[in-house]
Amino acid sequence: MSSRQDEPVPQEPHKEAGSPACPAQWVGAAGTAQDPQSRSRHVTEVVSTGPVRHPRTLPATCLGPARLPQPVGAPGGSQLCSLPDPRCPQVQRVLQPLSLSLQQLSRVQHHMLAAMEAGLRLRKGAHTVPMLPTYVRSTPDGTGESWPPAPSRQLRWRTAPIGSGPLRAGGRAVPAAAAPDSPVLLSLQSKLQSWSKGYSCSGVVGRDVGQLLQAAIQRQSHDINVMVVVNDTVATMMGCRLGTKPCEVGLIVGAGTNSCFMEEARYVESLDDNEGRMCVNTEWGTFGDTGAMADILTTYDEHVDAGSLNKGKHRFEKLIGSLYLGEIARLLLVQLAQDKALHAGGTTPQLRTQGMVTALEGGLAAAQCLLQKLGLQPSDPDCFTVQQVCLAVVTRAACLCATSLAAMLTHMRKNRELPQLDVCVGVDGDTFQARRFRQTLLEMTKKLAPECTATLVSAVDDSRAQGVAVVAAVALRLEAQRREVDQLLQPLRLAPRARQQVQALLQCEMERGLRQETHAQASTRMLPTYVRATPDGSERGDFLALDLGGTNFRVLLVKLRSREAGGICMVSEIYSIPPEVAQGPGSQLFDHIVECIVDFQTKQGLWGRTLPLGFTFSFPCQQKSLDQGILLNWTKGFTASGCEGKDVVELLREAVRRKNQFDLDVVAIVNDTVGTMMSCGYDDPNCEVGLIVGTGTNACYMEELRNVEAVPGAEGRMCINMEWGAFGDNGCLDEFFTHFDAQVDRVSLNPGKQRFEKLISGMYLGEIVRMVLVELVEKELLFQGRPCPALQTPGIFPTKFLSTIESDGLALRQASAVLQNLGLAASVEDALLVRKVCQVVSLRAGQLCGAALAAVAEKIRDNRGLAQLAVTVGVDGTLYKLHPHFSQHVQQTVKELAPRCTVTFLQSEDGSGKGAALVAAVACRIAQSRAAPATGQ
Ligand code: 0WK
Ligand code: BGC
Repeated sequence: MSSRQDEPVPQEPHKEAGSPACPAQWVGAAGTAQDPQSRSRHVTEVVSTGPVRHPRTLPATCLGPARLPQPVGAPGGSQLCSLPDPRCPQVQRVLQPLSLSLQQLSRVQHHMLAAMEAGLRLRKGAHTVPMLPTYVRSTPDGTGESWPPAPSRQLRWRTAPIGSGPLRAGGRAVPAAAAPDSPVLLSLQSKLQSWSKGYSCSGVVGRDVGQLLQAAIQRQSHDINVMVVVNDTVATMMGCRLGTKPCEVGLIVGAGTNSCFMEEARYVESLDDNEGRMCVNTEWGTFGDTGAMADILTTYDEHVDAGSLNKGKHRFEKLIGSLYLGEIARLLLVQLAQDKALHAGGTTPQLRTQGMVTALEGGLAAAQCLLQKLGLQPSDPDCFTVQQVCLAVVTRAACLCATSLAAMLTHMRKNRELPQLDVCVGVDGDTFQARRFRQTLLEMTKKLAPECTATLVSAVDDSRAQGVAVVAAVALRLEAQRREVDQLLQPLRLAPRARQQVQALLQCEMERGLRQETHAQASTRMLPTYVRATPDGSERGDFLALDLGGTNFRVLLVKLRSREAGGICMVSEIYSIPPEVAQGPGSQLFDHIVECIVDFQTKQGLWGRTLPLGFTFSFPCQQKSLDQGILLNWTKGFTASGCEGKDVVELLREAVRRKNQFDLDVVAIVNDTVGTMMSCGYDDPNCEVGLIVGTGTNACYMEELRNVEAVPGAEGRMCINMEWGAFGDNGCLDEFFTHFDAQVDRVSLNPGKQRFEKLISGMYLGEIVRMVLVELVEKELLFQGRPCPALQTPGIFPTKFLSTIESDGLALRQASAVLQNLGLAASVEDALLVRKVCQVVSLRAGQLCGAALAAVAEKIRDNRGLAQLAVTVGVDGTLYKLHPHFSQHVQQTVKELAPRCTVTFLQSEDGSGKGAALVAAVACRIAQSRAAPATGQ
């Protein structure tokens, strides 16, 4: 739009009102009361309720008080909405009902606001306005919808007065778009709700006007496809902009009046998908149809309504639309004539004829012409009176229009939770072109909505055509983008068949892991834990516990008492494991652990007591007994040297010895899944599965010992640590890895390892999302392809961002805030797209986790030969606990893939430290029971 805006706005000559020589500004139905110089409206006129920012804003002097209406004796405090006081009291009395006080205007504003909110909430019975969703979800973002469009996008349009022949577009099939300024319902299927403004064609109300137009085009065998149907307010909003700033409000003040604005979709209750924004066509012309304006309607208004084609309908429009203003003025003149305040009381058939006053334009001279047209002999005072009448009608119309504009702006500011709202409003319609109307509208809107700055951008001739073309272009762009995005995200979607496949593959890997001869090839190592039973509540004593491997390292003191004596009480301390310790020499890591224990013992006054200790060590360990665990390989960013292949219990004992200050009695080492299962098992004996979805992911469950070929014996059960994080490391899952996953794996500390974990757990989901966003930017589907160096930084998009962005309620705001903090200015669409990517990635993770858990549940059911299994899964991990939807995804998938298992999910409140203490307690109880007979007791 750049070229047009450099043209200077023609300044209105500044003359004093009232002097016969000074033609005051009038408004007209058909014609626009314009300064003749501006007949063709190619120059965008911009005025604002805010501080003068735009060179095109009319010079302040124009807005000077001199031109404002002076107060006259209206009821109810300060009068705002009337003309310089007429010298003749009769004129004053007749015009009195048209002057509205600020209180009255605020009341109308308040009612309009309530009607808009009721319309959005589909509330019946209350004063409402329709608030129709238009399915226009975005304003032009300057990509491809710029104006003038690139030559390849040239549009051709013709305006034709209704009834003068069909639209023709040079025979070439182009997408057609129509902008009937009639109240339509849904934009792409546009059922006509009712006619207004003198239209009343039969067989159209309730029908889809897009289809009717398409049918008409086909009848004339033109190759044109109707693509979108938008309301004229929408076309105006989309066709106007200020520099690069699009308008977010469309306002029509012409024959009729109406508006639209970009609403937060979550407030439009008729919408299913309430993401982002949606342009809402208010159809505010119908305001007052249920009596909301009864206190301000005058007898003249009732008269106009009674004489209209749609009596009782569009009451608000009939106070503002230029189609009706002339009639109101005529009725006022009739009244004045009857009151002998005009033409010495003489009336004429013309004056008494409806519709005779159509254009209220020009100054006193025009008033003279009008009076002559009405068969009256105009005198100067009569001309002055006519001028006053017209100004009164126009000023009231402007004030009422301001109440509804202020109501809408206030509504937008509130819904966007902004202290100040600053929007551009695309305006079209002949009434708006009148300076008096524009000035009063601006002043009054500012007064009624002081926290809102509205910059009114007056449409130019082709704005609506531009607007409807832009809607078509935006719809095309969004559609094309949607298809491209869906294509890009498709590989991250898991079809039901794929979910079943993952379940079956894991069941197969579990079998292979349990059997000696196939164990080495299996990717899930199915490690025996030597935990043979879940707690039975008889555990007692004080225990130390360590919990290493999750987000935090914790040292705990766990006191196990009878339920009567208070059951379990715990104190714990969180210590950090700095990356340089997690990735340094192993001895340093274990020395650090010992330092933490020392600090804890000191704080808890435990010196001199050697308590049995349970060590939750959340890494794959081959165990030969409860208190021995050979670390197979580090995961989750740990790489401490000299540990893999070692017994970590021994490494700990060595560190204690190095410290040489105290003794440590490590009686058990458990995986966090086992600790979690035991911890939850203490409250729910049915808990036989432990699940962790946090930094890493894994599961354990009570397997029949007969199936655990690595451990002698066939009686009873043993808890198996599946180490399912490594599922697929043997390639069995390759078909489910996308190139995004391959990129994440490639840059990880352990490429080719923990492949399943890298599809699911908290350490990696953010990275997968980041990779997808980078590709979307490269494909110009996000941030309009603007380079985003921030997104190139590994770890810059942690998984907790997914939880924030996917949280219900203020999601988009959250998404924009997250992107903002990354220095990424996001449009509503960008925020929507980032949210969609997060949803797709977390859904896949939840479904994969659910498919794996379904495999475990089915294994247990099968083991026990049960038709139906009821089992509890003890769960822990920040992703499962904090992500707003992850747990549901898991549970829904388990239900889908293991219908014969009733699986209860029990979130562990105390972490696996408690579980480790319980395992230690069971170990001690077993050791004591074994020791007891030896003493011949
Ligand atoms: C809390 C448990 C701990 C486990 C962790 C996993 O007490 O043993 O490792 O959950 O969740 P993360 O902290 O990795 O999110
Ligand atoms: C480890 C498991 C642990 C899981 C959850 C994985 O990386 O290999 O031992 O249970 O993370 O913390």
